[in-house]
Amino acid sequence: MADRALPSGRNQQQSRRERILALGDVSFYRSGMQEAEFVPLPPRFDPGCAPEESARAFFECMKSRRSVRMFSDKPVSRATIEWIIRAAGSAPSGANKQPWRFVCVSDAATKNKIRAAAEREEREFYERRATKRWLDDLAPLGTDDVKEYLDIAPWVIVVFKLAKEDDGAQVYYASESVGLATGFLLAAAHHAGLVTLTHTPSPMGFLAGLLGRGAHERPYMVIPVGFPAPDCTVPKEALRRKPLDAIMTVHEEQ
Ligand code: IYR
Repeated sequence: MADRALPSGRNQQQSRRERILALGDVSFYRSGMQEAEFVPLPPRFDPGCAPEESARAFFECMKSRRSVRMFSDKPVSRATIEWIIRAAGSAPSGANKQPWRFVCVSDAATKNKIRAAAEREEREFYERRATKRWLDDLAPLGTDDVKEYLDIAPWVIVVFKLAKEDDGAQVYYASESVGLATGFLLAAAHHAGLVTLTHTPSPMGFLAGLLGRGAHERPYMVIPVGFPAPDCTVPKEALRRKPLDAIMTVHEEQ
């Protein structure tokens, strides 16, 4: 099936290599350009059961993920956060430029500065900037401008998108790449038994100055991470998910 489209006797790797070499002067061997080198696919994750079973088990795990605004102050080890960030950093990215930086804050004074600045922006948002329609859409979630979770959660991870690499090199599809890495981060935290919130104070330019980041580092999202408060509740509306037939359309061989 996989090699059906190829002339007999040539595998996909040989065929890829021929196409790349055929590009010749057009795209390779120009001014010090690095030629592609290939290695065998590293050992894959083995779920130990059929894909159907494993896909379902992952869904069962992920469907219990919730955005949480009521955190416990119970500590989470730095090692845990490091594993979560490694998972985030394993995401695919444009030209493999990995245009992200995860600033992980557990220091209470810094968390409090983030909270104070975020709440300033949020007050503006709720009192002036937000449209009526936006506020109407947020009403079922019961959000407001008070962000005490930024003090209480043991870790606040501020995700930055790099507009350039640290050495000034170009990056590609940075928004898509950082979105993917952030999704991995949320899944990793959930898999560790922790809860998160994807918080987007707007505008969030204050974060770069407050955390001493460079001009090429653009704040992307603020993610408190920790355990839920013992009396934690979530908005009922947030439990609603579109059914499969509303999000999936199939073109299948008949
Ligand atoms: N940033 C504000 C408002 C807000 C906006 C959206 I879109 C949400 O899904 C939730 C909240 C806040 O954090 O309260």
